[in-house]
Formats: sequence, structure tokens, C-alpha cells
Amino acid sequence: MEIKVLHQVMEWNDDVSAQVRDTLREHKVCLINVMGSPGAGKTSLLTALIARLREQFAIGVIEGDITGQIDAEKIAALNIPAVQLNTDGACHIEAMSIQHILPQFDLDGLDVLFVENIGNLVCPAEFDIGENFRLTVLSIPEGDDKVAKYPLMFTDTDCLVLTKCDMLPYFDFDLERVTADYRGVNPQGPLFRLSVRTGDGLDELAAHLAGRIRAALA
Ligand SMILES: Nc1nc2c(ncn2[C@@H]2O[C@H](COP(=O)(O)OP(=O)(O)OP(=O)(O)O)[C@@H](O)[C@H]2O)c(=O)[nH]1
Ligand SMILES: [Mg+2]
Repeated sequence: MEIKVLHQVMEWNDDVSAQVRDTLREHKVCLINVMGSPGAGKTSLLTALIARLREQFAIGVIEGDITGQIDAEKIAALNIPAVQLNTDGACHIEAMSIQHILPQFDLDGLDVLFVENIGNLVCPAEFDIGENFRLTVLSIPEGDDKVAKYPLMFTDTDCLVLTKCDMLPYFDFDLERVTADYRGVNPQGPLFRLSVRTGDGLDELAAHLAGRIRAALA
């Protein structure tokens, strides 16, 4: 299977994110920026969400990684249009790169474009890539102090997903602490607890996203 691999375009992006947003609005595509640490479970979550959303929406995915095409191959194996973006060392994706990649997709045939950002709890939060909304993934094994230690990632998000909840019995992870810390920086932000391993909580998140996607496309 041949995967297109494009490389990061590094330019400051204030206006470019607005241009990306305009292009996507013109073609009625909702862009969702998925962020979280390396290994948090972003690709696994996307795979599970695609299974639940693909009958309602035409979905495409941009997979961001420093190098390689492992994640794009996983998405393409689902028969979902996928393009790999390699940042060649940069710890975040820039709007300029998204603008560069958009022509790789049949935008008129898409409803939703997921972007899996580079695994990192810091840099991606600082860059608007033209998204309609942001989804932050935090997994149980990462620890319950991450909202307190990396607040911007949780302040500037539209949805927090606590994943790998099947691991709760094995970790000292205080759900109340994380919830309180999140409420402290993002009082209105939705919070979902789920496990891709067991499937618990996935339908609720998929229903929430479907509502937000419809609102964005209206
Ligand atoms: N137990 C458990 N493991 C999970 C769950 N979700 C993902 N994993 C595992 O976590 C590991 C990392 O998952 P990925 O989906 O590759 O994580 P990622 O955030 O995409 O990783 P990068 O793209 O490298 O940043 C894999 O071994 C998954 O099988 C879950 O809900 N429960
Ligand atoms: Mg991944």
C-alpha cells in the first residue's frame, strides 16, 4: 500500500490558520486536532472513532509524526484516506503544513478531517492549525498530575478524553484530582472516560463528536 508522505513546512502561521479554516469552510469539512503524549493512545482512539463515525461521515486523516508512516498505514488499512506528515524533528504541526497537504484530499468528498498531532503535551497546544475543535487525550499510565503540570494543553482544548481506563486498577491515578484540575483551567470543557481496549465509553464520545461535527458543518 503506497502512503503519501509530506514534510513539514516551517513558517509562522498567524494568517495561514485562517486560510486553512476558510478553505475547509468552503468545502464543508470539519477539522479535529487530536493531541496528547507519545503513546497516549491517539491512533487507537482514532481507529475506534472511525468505526463508530464512518457510516455518518466521510472521514480523512492526517497523521503527524517526526518520521515514518506507521500510523498512516494503520489508518489506510481501514480504507480511510490517510496522509502522513513528517515534521523531521519538530514537536508540533503548523498550519502551513496542513495547507500544503489539503490538496491531497478530495475535500468535497470529505466531512471530517482528523489530524493526529505530534505526541507532545506542550508544543502542539501553542499552534492553531485551522481546526474547528481540539481533542486532548490523556491516558491513565501517564499519571494524574499532568493537567496541573501542562495546563495549556488542557485549557486550550474543547474536549478531554481520559483513555486506558481499563488500567485504573493498576495505577495510583486519582480521577477526582484530574477532574478538579481540569475544571480549574477549563470549567466548561467536556470530559470523557473510556477504554479502547474494552470499548467502554466510546459510544458516548462518538455521539458527542457527531453532534459537534454536525454543528460545525451546519
Ligand atoms: N490497555 C489499553 N491500552 C491501550 C488503549 N489504547 C491504546 N492502548 C495501547 O497503547 C499503546 C499506544 O497506542 P497508540 O494508539 O499507538 O498511541 P499514540 O498516542 O497514537 O502514539 P504515538 O502516535 O506514538 O504518539 C498501544 O500499545 C495500544 O495498544 C486502551 O484503552 N487500553
Ligand atoms: Mg499515533
